[in-house]
Amino acid sequence: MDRLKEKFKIKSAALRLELKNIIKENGHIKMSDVLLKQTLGGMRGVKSMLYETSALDPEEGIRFRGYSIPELREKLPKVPGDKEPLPEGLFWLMLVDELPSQEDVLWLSKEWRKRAVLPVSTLKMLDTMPPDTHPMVQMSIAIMSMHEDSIFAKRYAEGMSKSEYWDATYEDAMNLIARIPHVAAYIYRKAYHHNDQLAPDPELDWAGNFAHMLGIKDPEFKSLMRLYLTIHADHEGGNASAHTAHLVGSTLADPYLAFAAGMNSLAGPLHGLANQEVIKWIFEMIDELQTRTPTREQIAAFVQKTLDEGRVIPGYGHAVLRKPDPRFSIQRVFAEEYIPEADLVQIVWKIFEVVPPILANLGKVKNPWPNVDAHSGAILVHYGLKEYTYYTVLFGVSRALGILAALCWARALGAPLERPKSITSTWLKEYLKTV
Ligand code: CMX
Repeated sequence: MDRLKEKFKIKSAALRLELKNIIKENGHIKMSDVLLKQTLGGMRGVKSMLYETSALDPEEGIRFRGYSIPELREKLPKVPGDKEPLPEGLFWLMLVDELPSQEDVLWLSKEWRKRAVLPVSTLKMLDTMPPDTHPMVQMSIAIMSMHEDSIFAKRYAEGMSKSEYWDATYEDAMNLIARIPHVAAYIYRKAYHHNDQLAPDPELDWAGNFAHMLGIKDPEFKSLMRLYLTIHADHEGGNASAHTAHLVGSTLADPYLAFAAGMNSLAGPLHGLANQEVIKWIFEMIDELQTRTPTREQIAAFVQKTLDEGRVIPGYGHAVLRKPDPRFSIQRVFAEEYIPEADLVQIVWKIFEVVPPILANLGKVKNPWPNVDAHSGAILVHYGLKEYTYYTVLFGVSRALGILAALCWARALGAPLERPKSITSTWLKEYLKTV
């Protein structure tokens, strides 16, 4: 058994036992009341699932196993000479709740390289898709197509015991994470570079190799990908993509099916697709104003026009956060350190000054601050990744780390089939007569 799996086995078995006792002794304890406005309002704040890998505080933002994003940037192992964390380290931390050593992440990079072979049938299938198929659709279908290789599905069909679910899920998770940058790079090179595919570099780490396979040569882009793929990985369990994958996973659908479902959820404009919407909206603004150095007044007028058209301002607002998203702030730090003069970056910073007071003045927006998607596009364009319909795929590659680490935990802890209660409006009206 490999070193990470061994650790996971010990830790998850201990927590499973602990939780069994917690439920036995405290199962009757009430944790919260659900208000009518929560049931009708997208279940905001309803505590309804166990999710180990990260936790979100409305004021402070995300913490992965207790570590904030700036702490991760400082403490996770790095490629010698680079300032950015290795996503391998974050996966290790999420899975076994321990910061890994440099040797641990080197082992994990190597392990993922070994497992990164794509089925030829998946590549052939991608080749037959209409070239203008949205990259997220291509990614979702490609992941689904690899389900043929699922160790979980195979062993389940052979009659696997419940006690083995975690083991088969771990194997699928590791294979899928290893493969996903290769699938994503293939889609990118096929869609935007005449299918001129680049061979992986066996010397590189998971994110560095992804940057290499995309074909962007600037070494800073490798650093960017290490940071990007770390900070987008997880945002506790209730966000739409993680929750979708958790729900589908709770049916014992194999990890390929569960992760693809999560990707379909990420592809919605109120969630992950917002990263493409932000840069598209900025380009619309530049086109309309005919300048790449708009004034604050010009930006304010364009924001107002967008709102008057009944649209949302992409990259702003959040269902949980009530402060600027630390994932936005760390991208800002990156841009300040590496590319402070980039014109799109300057626009993003001006938008940050202009939008919050306008949204706050509407009186209904609970969080007027930028989220993770407000900054990424401006940095990607600077390094030459201009094809914004691809941006959500980058988010998805990163999300594999969180979703699949969480699925390992769900299977190890014996998470049951998820099945909340729905109500009809007739039931609701009748109920209101009784209270
Ligand atoms: N621009 C304009 N209006 C906004 C807004 C924004 N950025 N954010 C919220 N609102 C509006 C809502 O549409 C809602 O209006 P109605 O009452 O007319 O329906 C009202 O303010 C209240 O919404 P809320 O409670 O503040 O926000 P929700 O929890 O319902 O929604 C989110 C959260 C993210 C969907 C919303 O803020 C939004 O649409 N933002 C823009 C899209 C975006 O950036 N999404 C990415 C989020 C991060 C991620 O998951 O990747």
